[in-house]
Amino acid sequence: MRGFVKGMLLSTLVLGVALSGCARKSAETEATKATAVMNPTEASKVKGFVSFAKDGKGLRIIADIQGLAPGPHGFHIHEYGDCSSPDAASAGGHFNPFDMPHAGPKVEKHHAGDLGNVEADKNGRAKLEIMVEGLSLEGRNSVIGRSIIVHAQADDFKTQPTGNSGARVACGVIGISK
Ligand SMILES: [Cu+2]
Ligand SMILES: [Zn+2]
Repeated sequence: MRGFVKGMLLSTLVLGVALSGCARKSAETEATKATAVMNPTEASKVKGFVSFAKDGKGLRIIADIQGLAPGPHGFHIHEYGDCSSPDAASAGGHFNPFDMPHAGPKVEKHHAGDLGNVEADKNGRAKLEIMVEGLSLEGRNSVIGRSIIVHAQADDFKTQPTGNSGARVACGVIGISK
């Protein structure tokens, strides 16, 4: 009998430790950073790396992309985290959780995923660091599980709903990072 009570106590203790362990773990996994490795689409040599970090009311986004034609290139977060089709059409349209028109990121009404253009230098390398309000790592405007795409041409900030920035030359799925 004593052994049985002891066993009950022990299993209650083990369960308690296991539960508190779970609670601690979920707090730790609240994302504060995310990354995307951008891979070339069919017939493209463009590749890059993008990081996202929580910063005030939005996200700080840092990008480093290579293999572009010199000049501006449309840069957006797209709806689906699926870069699997050869032209990256599988990523869907611009991420637009609040049903806004396409525009540039500095205009009040724009798709949440409209990040503007990246500017490639004469060597085809584009570096960008921007603070974007209206994006998050949780909730309706979370970028986690979406994708980021750079295009062959400049975003004109007018043409609906794409900005007329042409083919998708690199795509990366956005995931939680350390
Ligand atoms: Cu795009
Ligand atoms: Zn857009």
